[in-house]
Amino acid sequence: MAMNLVYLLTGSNLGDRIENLNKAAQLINEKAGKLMACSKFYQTSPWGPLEQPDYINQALLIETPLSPSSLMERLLSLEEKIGRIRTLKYGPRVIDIDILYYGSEVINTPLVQVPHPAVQNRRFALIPLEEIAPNYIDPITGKTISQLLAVCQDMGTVLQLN
Ligand code: PH2
Ligand code: MG
Ligand code: MG
Repeated sequence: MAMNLVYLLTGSNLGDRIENLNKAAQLINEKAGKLMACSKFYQTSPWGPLEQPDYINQALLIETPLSPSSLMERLLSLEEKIGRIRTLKYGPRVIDIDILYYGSEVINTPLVQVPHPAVQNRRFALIPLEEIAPNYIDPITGKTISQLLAVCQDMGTVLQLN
């Protein structure tokens, strides 16, 4: 079975945020792909137009046999299982599981966009990702995660926990 390395970002800003992220990592490992690495937890100021609580974010590396679209469908079903109810775009959520990178693939379909279109503009994604993948090369820009972070203009606060 061909295996693919995939970087994910989990985030939560409602309920017991740590418990939600732990639950997500456990379910991902059971149902989406073997967990190969996880970053620490980061408390991050909410990005976007809405006033809402701080997030906790974590970056994960998994090895998966699932195709990009099957993986996305699986992750959406795990979000539901953990209790996500979709309301506003950019609104607060119990859990969000985003695909940041799927190997070095570039995919732009309605269901799947990888690299995640916003990754290079978000400190809340780049900082956890840099912890586990500083030298990973973004297939669009050819820059490493550390290099993307060095030029990122986002001013959001990102605080490492534990
Ligand atoms: N996700 C969003 C909107 N804003 N802000 C932070 N800090 N972390 C997130 O994961 C996040 C966000 C939409 O997916
Ligand atoms: Mg998101
Ligand atoms: Mg999402």
